[in-house]
Amino acid sequence: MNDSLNSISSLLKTMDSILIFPHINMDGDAMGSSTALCLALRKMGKKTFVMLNEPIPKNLDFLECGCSTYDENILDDVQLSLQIDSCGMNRIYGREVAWERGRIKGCIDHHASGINDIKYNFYRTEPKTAATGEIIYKIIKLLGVEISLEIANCIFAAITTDTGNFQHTNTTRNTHEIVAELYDVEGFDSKTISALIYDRQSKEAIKMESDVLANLEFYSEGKIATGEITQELLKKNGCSMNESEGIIQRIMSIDGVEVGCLFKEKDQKVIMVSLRSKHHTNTAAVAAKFGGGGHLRASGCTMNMNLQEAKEKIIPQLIIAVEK
Ligand SMILES: [Mn+2]
Repeated sequence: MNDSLNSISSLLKTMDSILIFPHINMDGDAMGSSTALCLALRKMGKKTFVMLNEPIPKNLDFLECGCSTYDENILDDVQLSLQIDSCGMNRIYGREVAWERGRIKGCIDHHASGINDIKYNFYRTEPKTAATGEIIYKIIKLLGVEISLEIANCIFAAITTDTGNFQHTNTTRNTHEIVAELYDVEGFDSKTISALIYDRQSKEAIKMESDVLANLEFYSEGKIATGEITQELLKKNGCSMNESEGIIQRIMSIDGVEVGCLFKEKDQKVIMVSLRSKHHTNTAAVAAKFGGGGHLRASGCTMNMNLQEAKEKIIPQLIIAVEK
């Protein structure tokens, strides 16, 4: 059962050494929420780090704030291992050893899938909340820590990215109220943070995006659009996969598209699939068929096969889901 924010913040007050785990293929919410909480806990005098095993995407580099580490032995003793915006073992892939060091295990997330993978000592998942950043903001308030400019920037980054810059249907009054409060923090300027996140794409990434868009495939009379990023395409454009952020939003901006699907070829045998929907299609249910998960309107899965096989498996399922 979900623990209350009050009981979680009370517990956090008693913890002295904490490792924080954002989900793999980190995004603005995972990194922003993790760093915001790390900064708040450090202000309380706690030894806290954000445990990573992959580089931070360039447009999110300002969310590092001296918090992250790649050294699983950085703390002599780990009282608490805490997943943030992340739930289940497959979301912390590659960091299992560090995760197991925590004597207590917790999870704060707005994804519900994966909650039964791990025997958490406490957890809170709020599937209706737009961003984990909203939950973390409330916890920081309950901890009694003042929201610094760095924390405000992290919370704003978390919320703007997970709401598609306040365009997704998950955006609520609560979302805007929390962001409104951030303006009370001295020096806070949302435009500065938006520009850091959205206006620093490389020429190469823009060219790659245009290649992907030029080769979209459409199914179900244009209700489904699929794009693909192969290793060959990355090589041709001189890009890395983490520069593909934003392409799925471009696909979703097409008139008439209900479901967007982006195939990312990690290698010949591993395809990462991102799914989005606009109105009625449950993409989480489709992702779950292939061991993935997420939200109704935004989900993903990893398929251990080549690109052609992945397409042959998932596209028919999308066609069924979109016609429901
Ligand atoms: Mn999130």
